[in-house]
Amino acid sequence: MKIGIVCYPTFGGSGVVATELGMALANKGHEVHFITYNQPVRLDFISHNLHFHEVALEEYPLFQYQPYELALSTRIVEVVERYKIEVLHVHYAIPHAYAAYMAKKMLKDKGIKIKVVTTLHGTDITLVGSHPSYKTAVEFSINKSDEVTAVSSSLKEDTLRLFNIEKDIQVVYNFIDSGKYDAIHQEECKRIALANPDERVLTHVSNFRPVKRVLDVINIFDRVQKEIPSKLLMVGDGPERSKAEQLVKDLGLEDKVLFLGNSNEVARILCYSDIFLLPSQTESFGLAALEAMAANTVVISSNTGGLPEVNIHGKTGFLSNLGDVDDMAKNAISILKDEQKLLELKQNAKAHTKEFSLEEVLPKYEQIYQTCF
Ligand code: GMT
Repeated sequence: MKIGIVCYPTFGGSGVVATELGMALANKGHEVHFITYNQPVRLDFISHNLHFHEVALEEYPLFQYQPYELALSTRIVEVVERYKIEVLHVHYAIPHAYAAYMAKKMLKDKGIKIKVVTTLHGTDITLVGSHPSYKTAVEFSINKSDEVTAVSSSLKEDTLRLFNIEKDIQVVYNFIDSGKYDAIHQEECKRIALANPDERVLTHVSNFRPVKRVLDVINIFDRVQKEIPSKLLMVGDGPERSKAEQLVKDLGLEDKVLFLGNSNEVARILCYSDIFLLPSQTESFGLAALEAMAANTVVISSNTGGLPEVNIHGKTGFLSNLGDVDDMAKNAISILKDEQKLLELKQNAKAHTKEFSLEEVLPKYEQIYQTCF
C-alpha cells in the first residue's frame, strides 16, 4: 500500500508512535510518506520505501500566527497526487485531522479519492481538543475521518464523553519494538557511567509540560534518596524544566539529579534504571512507561487515564492517586529495599510488554487501512 503519515516530528509520544509505525510498515514493503514540518526525530532512513516531505511555512507581516493547516493541506494534496497515496494516517487530531479533511475535499475536486485514518493520542482530546476554541472543529474532523483509532480504552471513553462522536472508535494500543531493548540490555548497558554500584537509579522521561508533574518526580525522589542511596535521571526538556532544576537546588540534590536533556538514546538510558517515575496529571497511554518496562524497569505512576491499562498495580509496578507523592515514594522505597521483589517486578514488567509488541499491533493498522478500500 501507499501510505501517507502526518504527525508531529518531535520527541512527543504521538510522533514517536507514528515514526516507528511508518518505519515498520516500510520494512514490510509498504511505501510510506511522512508529511510534516521537520524530519521526525526518530526517523531512520533504513528503507528505500521511506520518504519525508517537508511542510514549508511562508512568513508574511500580516500573520501573527502562520496558517499551518493551510500549508499542510496544500502539501498533502501535492504528495497524494504525485505519489498516488491511497491512505492518509494522521496522528494527533489537532490540526492534522482537520487538514486531512480539507485535503480530501480538494483532491475530490480533482477526481482523486483518499481515505483518512485518524489516531487520537491524548491531549488532542483531553486537554487541548475539548477546549471551546477547538472543540467544534476537532469533533467535526473526527466524525469526517474514514476510520478513527484511540491508543487506549480510557482515551476512547474520554472521547465519547467529551465529544458528540458518530464514528466507531477502535482501540489500538501503542506498541514497542522489544528486540531493540534486548540488544542494548545485553551488550551496551554501561550503568557505571551514571551511578555508583551501590546506588539505585530512578528515571523520568517526558517533555516537561505541566501535565507531567515533574516537580512531583523531584519530590518523590527526595523522599527515596533519604532512605536509599540513589540517583535520578531526568530525560527530556520543556517548559517546567527550570522549575524542576530550581527545586533540585532548593532541596540540595544537585549531586544526585542529572538533567540529560532531549535524547535519542532513551533505550540506552533506561537500561540503567531500576524505577521509572510517571506521576502525570493525565496520560492517555504512557508510551514512556511502556518503553521503560521493555528495558526491565519497574513503573511507579499515577492511576490516571490509560496508565492502569499499561502499568499493572502490584505486578509491573504501582499506581497511586494523582499528587500522592508520599504513596509513590513509599512504594518506590519498599521495592528498592527488597532485591527479590525488585527483580520479580522487573521481570513482570518486561513480560507484560509482549502484549504491546510491534508484531501484535502492526497487522491491526494494516487491517484498518484495508477496510478503507
Ligand atoms: O497528547 C499529548 O500530550 C501529546 C502526545 C505526544 O505527542 O506526546 O502524548 C500522548 O500520546 C502518547 C502516544 O500515544 C501517549 O503515550 C501519551 O500518554 C499521551 N499524553 C497524554 O495523554 C498526556
